Amino acid sequence: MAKGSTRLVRYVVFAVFTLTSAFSFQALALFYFVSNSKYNGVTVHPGDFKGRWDNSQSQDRAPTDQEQEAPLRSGSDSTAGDTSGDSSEYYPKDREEWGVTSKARIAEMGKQFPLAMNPNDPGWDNLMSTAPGPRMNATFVTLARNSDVYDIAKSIRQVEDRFNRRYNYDWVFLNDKPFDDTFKKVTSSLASGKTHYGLIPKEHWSYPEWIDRDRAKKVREDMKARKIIYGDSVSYRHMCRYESGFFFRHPLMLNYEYYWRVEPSIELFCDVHYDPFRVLVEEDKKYSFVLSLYEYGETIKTLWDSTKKFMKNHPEHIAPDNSLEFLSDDDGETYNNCHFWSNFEIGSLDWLRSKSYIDFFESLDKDGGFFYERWGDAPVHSIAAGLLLKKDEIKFFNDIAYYHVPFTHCPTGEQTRLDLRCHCNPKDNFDWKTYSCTSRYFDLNGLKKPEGHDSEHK
Ligand SMILES: Nc1nc2c(ncn2[C@@H]2O[C@H](COP(=O)(O)OP(=O)(O)O)[C@@H](O)[C@H]2O)c(=O)[nH]1
Ligand SMILES: [Mg+2]
Repeated sequence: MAKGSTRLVRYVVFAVFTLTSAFSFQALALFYFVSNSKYNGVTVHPGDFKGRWDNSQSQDRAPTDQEQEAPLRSGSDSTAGDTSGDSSEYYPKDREEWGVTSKARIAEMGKQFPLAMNPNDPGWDNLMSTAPGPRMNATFVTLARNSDVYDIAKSIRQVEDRFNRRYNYDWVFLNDKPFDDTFKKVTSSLASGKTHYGLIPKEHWSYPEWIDRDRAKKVREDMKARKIIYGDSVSYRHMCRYESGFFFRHPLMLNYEYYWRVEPSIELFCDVHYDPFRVLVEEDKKYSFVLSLYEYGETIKTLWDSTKKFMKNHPEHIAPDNSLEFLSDDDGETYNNCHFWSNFEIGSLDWLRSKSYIDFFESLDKDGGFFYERWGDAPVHSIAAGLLLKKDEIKFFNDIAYYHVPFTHCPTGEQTRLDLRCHCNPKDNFDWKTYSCTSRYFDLNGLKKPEGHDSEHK
């Protein structure tokens, strides 16, 4: 609680700060197959990864600590770190046999089991039993420390109660240290799908060789003195770099095509009647969000310079119909700090494993800002989504109600909240406040804002 309120104060301070910078900036320049009603899960084949990393755990049982701590195979390090090729190199050869989402099959099944998107749709009232219809090749994914166990327990309970008890998607847990028995017991008792526990390879959670550690240390000291949130933290920087460039390449994640990121202590306030993974597949979306806001500018001072350098070096990766307008108010000269809040994400792993995304991440990583500044994975994912994806590949889920300290997304529209049996306070909804960037997303995509948005301003 105390930790929560300290954070809240910090967020308010930085929100005010960023608002100020956003306004002064404006003044100057005017931001995932399974059959029928039974879900069998996706079989993970640990053997297929042997040549890659021996220290990853893919199992339907919890790994022993010894297994988790098995050393990296010598000679596999470079494979583990080799990110230069196209996405195919990240897949085991027999991937096709594992139920890779086939659009044609989804469409066929979709006709038999239409998604219940609205109260009048068939199946809407079926909230008590397993949802019929296909499952996507998807998983929840959580990066966590052992000490996060009861905070992630809270999140899992809510995700299960509001959605996953009817869908039983798997859950992958990743950690830079071996998960302990308590973590494994508590989380596996709560999750309705299979649970997998993975250890992060050392080279994905350490300084790359080109980083000057003294310089990085000085930056941390300076940020500490300036009371910049997480400014003095080494682990937070490794976390942000890992979420930016590596979680989707962990061996456990290679089996899946779509992910839903869940952090400790989040809340889901409304029933989720339909399968958001299937919505992404059917609508051809690659990334989705529920909250957006301005980043704390001090943590990303040169991120846009690095981005511009990437754009110049890799024009072939920039999508023709992108969302640059979401990110910049002056046609790409400067960054307006708008980003999708990445503690909630449902997205395509194939996209993150694509050459364009990997090239982008590597280019940023070489510039060192994860350590010389404090680049967050939220602006990194958002800039990538904004530039590398077509704008209609990014989705906003109004009806997934979400909280992560200190912001809430409570669906706009009273009837929607009643239909979804929401328990959030509409007054807490952040979407249409001045320091949210969600309006920009709607305007840029020519989308009609949900009914009632204008009475929720400020
Ligand atoms: N394994 C591990 N997970 C971490 C570490 N630091 C943060 N995380 C996880 O990374 C995510 C983001 O961290 P969090 O403390 O929630 O940051 P915030 O949401 O930006 O305040 C959460 O899922 C944390 O559990 C770390 O040092 N080790
Ligand atoms: Mg968090």
